[in-house]
Amino acid sequence: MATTTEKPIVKASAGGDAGINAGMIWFNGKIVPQEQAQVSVLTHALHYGTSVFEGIRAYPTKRGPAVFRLQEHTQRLFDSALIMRMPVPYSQDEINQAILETVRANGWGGCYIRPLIWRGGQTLGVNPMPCPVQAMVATWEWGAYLGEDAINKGARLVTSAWVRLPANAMPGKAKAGGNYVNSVLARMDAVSAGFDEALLLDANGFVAEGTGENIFFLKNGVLHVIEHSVNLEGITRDSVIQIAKEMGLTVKEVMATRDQLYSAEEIFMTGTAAEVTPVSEIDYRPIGSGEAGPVALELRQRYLKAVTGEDPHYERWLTYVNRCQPSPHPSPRRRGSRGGASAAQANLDRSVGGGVGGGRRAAGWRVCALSVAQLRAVSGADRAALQRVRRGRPDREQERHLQAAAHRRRHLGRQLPHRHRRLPLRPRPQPHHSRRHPLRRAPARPRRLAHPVLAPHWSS
Ligand code: PPE
Repeated sequence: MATTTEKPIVKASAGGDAGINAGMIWFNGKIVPQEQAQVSVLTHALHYGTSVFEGIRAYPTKRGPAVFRLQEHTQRLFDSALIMRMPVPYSQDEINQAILETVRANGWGGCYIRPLIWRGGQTLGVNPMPCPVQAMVATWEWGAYLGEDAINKGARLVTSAWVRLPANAMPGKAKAGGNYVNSVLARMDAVSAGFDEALLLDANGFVAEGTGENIFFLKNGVLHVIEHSVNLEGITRDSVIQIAKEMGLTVKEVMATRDQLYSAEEIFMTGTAAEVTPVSEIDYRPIGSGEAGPVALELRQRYLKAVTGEDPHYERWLTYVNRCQPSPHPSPRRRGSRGGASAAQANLDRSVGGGVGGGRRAAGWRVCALSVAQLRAVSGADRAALQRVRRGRPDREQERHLQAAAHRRRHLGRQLPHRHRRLPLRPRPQPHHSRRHPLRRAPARPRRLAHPVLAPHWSS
């Protein structure tokens, strides 16, 4: 009989996740404590890997935590769901909001963020289509992915005997749970053999990627990055390419074989979890000096500056989690003209506010992470909106109303002298007849809101 030498490293608790402190989890539209975010053992995804997920990081910045490239991650999550034919019962904006809300609810400075969408339990059998699609966002603190040693000394890699999934077998562009069985097998073997990470080749012997990272190598001073073939289109990969080009490096996308890597001057890996991790050895061959390479370390430094908001050039990649924090970097557009939004703010409006972020500069405040619907709710002025936001779904009529209000604010706000835009709003005089007789109503008009950011300008 086959036996296993593996010992369980985590005792089963109620949810079997005692090793992870995820605090509060956004679970199908509600923020709940970790122990309440549970699913049935008959969940389809548990049996067949029918899930899609993302790995995102939030970093501490001078303006509080900021999520790195939120919009791109959510886009890839929805692309993965599309590939897997999973109708997501939330909009991209709702998932963005859920992510920000979860980071806020836990009070993290920086954290790893794991949105997951999966097929729940309805029927068991391969066809997932009768099963409901469910979603959650968990966050926790996750340090160096392959350990601090891998960063300081460089990671030791071994080529895996497991081949990266061919494109006609599995959808490598989807971050689908089932795909990771391939990564899991390769990582277990590498770690058991004493290495930090596995290098996966494709079915033709070309370098594909690590089990959770993309691969770069430096040769003759040119930075080479593995072309998109059967690997994941990494968002960190894209960020590092942009940073490297702006550093003055020539970057080439190539297919490469493992022996081309052996003679590289430097190798490093990129990924949300791994960030930029230097590689010092592959298959017992030292890479370059056999230590973490200087170009890798320089790129790592620049990447860390970008993600923590230390480099204003990359602020466009950040979505600040908390609202109303002054920017440490005056945006170029603001210098000459009042009312211009920084690139990060524009990014935020695109990513979290949709088209309803128009009042963001009213009253001199910056709306950093909440949609207008949430701000209305937070202001306490609109209890119904609060309910809707809590349920995670402002209805269509509400959205239309909010968009019209945002438009009015934008439009009127521009015409008013700047000092008026900052003034608190005066209450509009009530017509007498509406007070005199309860049945003789004044013509309907929107209510005045208590929050200065939200208060519309029609009454001033
Ligand atoms: N390839 C694979 C297979 C992969 O899983 C990742 C991310 C990447 C490349 C890099 O992609 P990006 O994060 O967009 O730069 N791996 C995620 C999961 C890690 C895990 O152990 O779980 C991650 O880094 O979050």
